Amino acid sequence: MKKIAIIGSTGSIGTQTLSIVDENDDLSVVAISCKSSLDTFEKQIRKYRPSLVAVGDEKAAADLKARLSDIDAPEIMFGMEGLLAVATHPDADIVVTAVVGMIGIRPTIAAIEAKKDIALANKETLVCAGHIIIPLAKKMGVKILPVDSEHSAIFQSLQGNDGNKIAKIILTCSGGPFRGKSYDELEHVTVADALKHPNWAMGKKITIDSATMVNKGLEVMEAKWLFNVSPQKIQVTVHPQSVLHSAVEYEDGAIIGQMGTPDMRLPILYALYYPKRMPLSGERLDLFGIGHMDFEKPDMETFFGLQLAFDAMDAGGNMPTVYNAANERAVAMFLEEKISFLRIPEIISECMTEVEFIPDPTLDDILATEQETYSFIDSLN
Ligand code: MN3
Repeated sequence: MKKIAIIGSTGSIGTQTLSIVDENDDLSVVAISCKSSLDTFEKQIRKYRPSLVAVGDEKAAADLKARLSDIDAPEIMFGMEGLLAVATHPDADIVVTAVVGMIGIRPTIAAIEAKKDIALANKETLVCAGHIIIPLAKKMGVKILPVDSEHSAIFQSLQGNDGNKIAKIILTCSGGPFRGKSYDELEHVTVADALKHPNWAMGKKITIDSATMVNKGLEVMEAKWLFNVSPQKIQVTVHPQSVLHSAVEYEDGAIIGQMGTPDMRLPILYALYYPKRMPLSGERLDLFGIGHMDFEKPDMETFFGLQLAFDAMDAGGNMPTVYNAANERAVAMFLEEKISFLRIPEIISECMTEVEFIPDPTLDDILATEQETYSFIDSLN
């Protein structure tokens, strides 16, 4: 029996992880957390019966306790203490980090220190703290298994190729709902327009990040850490059909990639059972139905949030944290219709110029940089 803990069980990745648990008798759930989606969370607790659960704050914990008064309720914790407890649950073999945002960094570090394998869906962990996480995982002998579809594709394409050098990573992206649009055309796009992703059903924040291509920028940073390659060797390739989920080019010119339907359950399943491949329900890729695949260069002038990611990687230090934190806040403001779509990359750029640079940030520096970035954005209004 493989025992899993999930940080962020009510989000898109969290619920899909639980659907994998439904299909596999040898998986059980020992601990889950959510911030405030108590209706869904309560149902999950009743169904999976974890021994420990955590919510965002004390009020939510009290509310949850009242809701569960008719059953033998799990231990209920809240706040960062709760997240850390879920991440380090003594019975957990693997921790799925499905929470969105920098709040995922500390629990991920704690899980690694507790020798848990990590099914990594929280992008911010490697983007902001890759220089801490990767050496720590190595030292503790734990696996970091990517759950993001592109990184899973790269990881799958690397199997059996130990020791062979990577010439290039081909990181694919759909281009999002605004592919092919000019800068001027993006001026008046609405929240509803930006939330219409052509291929993938995902959470709101990541869907906006796909529309700005900041998501791809974050993924380039993740790929750099996961696969130990320089950013120059990562080629972002727009591929509107989202069939090739990413690929690796070796030194002999061979390109090995992973194709499939756009179904996040595959990367989740692969991470949970690695190196084993398990049966998975769902549609199969119909090559005749697809007919052809297109590939385009990304337009980094229009979607300059992607260019800024390369700039942040070149700078190193806490710059990726500034990039990420600025984007987090800007996307939240866009979703609240307080700023326009094109303000998102502008705010990131302004923060990258203004927030103090730290060359080799500690975890405390990273968290302080996040706050400083938020304060700077607040001072703009
Ligand atoms: Mn992705």
